[in-house]
Amino acid sequence: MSAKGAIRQSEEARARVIDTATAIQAGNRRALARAITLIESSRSDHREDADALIEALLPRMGKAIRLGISGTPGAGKSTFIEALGKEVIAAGETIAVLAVDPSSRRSGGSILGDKTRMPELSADRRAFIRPSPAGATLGGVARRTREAAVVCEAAGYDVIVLETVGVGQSETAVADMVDCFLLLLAPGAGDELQGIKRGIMELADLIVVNKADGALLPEAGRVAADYRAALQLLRPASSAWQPEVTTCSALHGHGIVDIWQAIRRHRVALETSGMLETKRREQRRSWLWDDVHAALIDRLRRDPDSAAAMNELERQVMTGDILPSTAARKLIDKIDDEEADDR
Ligand SMILES: Nc1nc2c(ncn2[C@@H]2O[C@H](COP(=O)(O)OP(=O)(O)OP(=O)(O)O)[C@@H](O)[C@H]2O)c(=O)[nH]1
Ligand SMILES: [Mg+2]
Repeated sequence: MSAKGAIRQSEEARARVIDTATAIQAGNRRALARAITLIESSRSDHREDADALIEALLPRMGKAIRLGISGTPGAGKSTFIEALGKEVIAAGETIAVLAVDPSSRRSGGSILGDKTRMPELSADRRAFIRPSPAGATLGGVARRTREAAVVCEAAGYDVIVLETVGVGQSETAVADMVDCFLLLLAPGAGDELQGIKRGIMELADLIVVNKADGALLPEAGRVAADYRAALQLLRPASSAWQPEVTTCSALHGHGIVDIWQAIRRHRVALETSGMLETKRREQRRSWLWDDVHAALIDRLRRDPDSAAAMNELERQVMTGDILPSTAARKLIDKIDDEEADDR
C-alpha cells in the first residue's frame, strides 16, 4: 500500500472509532456489543482499533459503581444478579453485567444459560448482559473484562457488575478491578466456612449467604453467624468500611433491597473517606501491569519460534526438568532476540 493509502486508511479507522464512541455514548446497545466483540478479538488490527476506542471513551469513565460478585458454582449468582438488577432498575438506575467466568466454557452454554437465568434483566433495556467471551484464557480475561467494563461505564451504566465463579485466581483479578467485592455463598455446602480461602474472605466487602428460604433458612443463619465470627478475627482492609454479612433469598427476592442499600452505603463510605480515589488509583495501576503482562505474552506468542519455546519450556517446567525461574529468564531472552532480529 502507498504511504498515501496508509494515511487514508488510518483516517478511516479514526473516523470509525469516533463514530462508534459517539454511538456508545448515545446509548446504542448494538454499538456497545460490537465494541466488546472488538475488544475480545485477538487480531492485531482489531487491537489497534480497540485501543483507540478505549482512549476515546476514557474521559467518560469514573462515575459507575464497579461491583464484583463472586461465588461457587450453583451458589445462585445468576439468580441473585437478576434480583439485584431489578432492585437497581427500580431505583431508577441502570446495570451492566459482565461475566468473567473462565470456566463457563466448560458448559459451553453460558449465553443461553445466563439469559434464561436472568429472563427479566435480559429483556430490559435498562440492563445490559454480556456473557463470557468464548475461548478466553484466564490471563486474557482480566484484560478484556476491564476494557469491556470501561466501555459499559462510558455507555452510562450506573452499576457495572463483574461476575466470576469462585475458582481462586479469578477473584483476585476481579477484586483489582472493582470498588466493592461481594462474596455470594449458599448453605448446605456442608463444610465449615465452605472452604473459602481466607485470602478471598479478606477481599470481601459484603458476604451474602443466599438461599435463606424454606428448609435451608436455619442453616443459612448459622453459616452467616460463622462468617460474622470469622470476620471478627480478620483485620478490616480499611478503616472506612467494616465488611458486613447478610442473608437473602435471591429466588424469592428477600433481603435484596438491604443488600442494594449496603452497596450504596459502602459507596458513600468510600467517597467520604477518600478511599474511592485510592482504589481507583490502584485499579489503574493493576490495569497497567495486567496489560504489560498480556502484551509480553502476546509478543512471545506472535513469534513462531518463541511460541514453540514457550510450549517446550512449559512442558519441561511441569516435568521438573527445568526451574520455573530459569525457564522464565529464557523466555524473556527470546524477546531480546526478537528485537535484535527486528533491527
Ligand atoms: N432455594 C433457593 N434456591 C436458589 C436461590 N437462588 C438460586 N437458587 C437455585 O440454585 C440453583 C443455581 O442457581 P444459579 O443462579 O444458576 O447459580 P449460579 O451461581 O449462577 O450457578 P453457575 O452459573 O452454574 O455457577 C438454581 O436451581 C436456582 O434456582 C435461592 O435464593 N433459594
Ligand atoms: Mg450462573
